[in-house]
Amino acid sequence: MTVSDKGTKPSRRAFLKGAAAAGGTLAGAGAAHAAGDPVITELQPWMQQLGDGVDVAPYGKPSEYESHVKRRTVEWLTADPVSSINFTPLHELDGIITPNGLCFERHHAGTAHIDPAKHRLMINGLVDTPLVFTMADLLRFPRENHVYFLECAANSGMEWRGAQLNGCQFTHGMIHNVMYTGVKLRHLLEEAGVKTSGKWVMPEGADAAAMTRSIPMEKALDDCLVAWKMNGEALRPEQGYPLRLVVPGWEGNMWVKWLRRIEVGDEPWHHREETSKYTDLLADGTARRFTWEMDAKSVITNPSPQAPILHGKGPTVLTGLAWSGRGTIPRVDVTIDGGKNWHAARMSGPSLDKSMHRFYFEFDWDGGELLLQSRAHDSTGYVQPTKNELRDYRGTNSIYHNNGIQTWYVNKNGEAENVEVS
Ligand SMILES: Nc1nc2c(c(=O)[nH]1)N[C@H]1C(S)=C(S)[C@@H](COP(=O)(O)O)O[C@H]1N2
Ligand SMILES: [Mo]
Repeated sequence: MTVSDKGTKPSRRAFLKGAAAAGGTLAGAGAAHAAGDPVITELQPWMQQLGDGVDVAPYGKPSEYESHVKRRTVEWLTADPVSSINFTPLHELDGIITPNGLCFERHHAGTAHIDPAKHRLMINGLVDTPLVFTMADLLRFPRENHVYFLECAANSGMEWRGAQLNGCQFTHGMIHNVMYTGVKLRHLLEEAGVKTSGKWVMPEGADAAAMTRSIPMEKALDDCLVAWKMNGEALRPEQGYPLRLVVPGWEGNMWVKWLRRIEVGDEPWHHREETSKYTDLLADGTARRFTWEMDAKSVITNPSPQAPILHGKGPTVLTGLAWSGRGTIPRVDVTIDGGKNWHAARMSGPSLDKSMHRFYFEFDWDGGELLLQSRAHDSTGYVQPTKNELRDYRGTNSIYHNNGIQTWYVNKNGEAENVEVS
């Protein structure tokens, strides 16, 4: 793990000078609010009575004043909520970890509620000894902890032909980033003994969709995890309680939830989720298949349509997220004028493999119109493309794997809107 805090650092003096020109330093702006402010001069209710005792919420919840911070769905996207999707409120979060209750949900037959005592994981197919594990059995294998992003391949899929949804929650919110605790799939496969003809694995879910995908053996033996904890607590039912497969850097569809079985085979199964779905129709009518790795991508989360600038001109904090299925994000460029000038953003927080990265860019807003964009560079040297660069190569039939550069237009009132500048 490396902790980085690099990029252009605006000098503190230049920053304060800018603030002064815009109507006072930050400290000065604070002092102006203080004179006669009833929030200071009058006793508030919470100072006049005792607060809650320790056991009022044995499993805690966010403040009642944060009730607007929630997953949201887009009703017209799907016919029914049990085979549907909701979105992570990226514009309300900071740092790199997604709180468990805000992780977007995607399921094909609703959330299964599984009794862990009645849950088993079977390994069968081309193995020396077919095995069945209870949850208690899994706890006897050596465990690991890793932070990984999970991005649905359909994230930003509605934006292929042009700007559509107003908010990064909807354009980019099919992603979450949590710390998983689990056992390497490799240990379980070794326990069963994979036959030399075993080249693929097929995880299967215990939900009513019984979802399945084909995963090549190299990936299964590399970094895949069978996980039961997220951010320290048990997986949430929506995320696959009691057990899910973690397939680092690869499209979310492969991360089978409510994991009940792993079959070993000698070739891929060509099931629904890797033929009619999760393939990319190109302009010439052929389809890309097995596009597993998630390409480098980024998005500015603030300002954005759901998070306008409310404070007027002067010192402004821009922030966002970047990630790559192929490694880390050493650099993110940011522009506030639609690509005329690019600036290196300041990366902040741990830079972990196949995890989200947080970036900031502090600037002095002159109160004029802005066109905000971010561009991620990953540790392989890959640079996030514009939407036109993607279309030149992939055509306009695609839904999945849209990692093109996102633009937000900010008007003079600080309100932001989804637009496209390619
Ligand atoms: N068993 C099962 N696993 C599943 C799914 C499902 O419907 N059933 N949906 C998949 C899809 S398409 C995605 S994008 C991710 C979503 O994971 P999340 O709900 O934790 O965000 O789970 C995958 N695993
Ligand atoms: Mo997905």
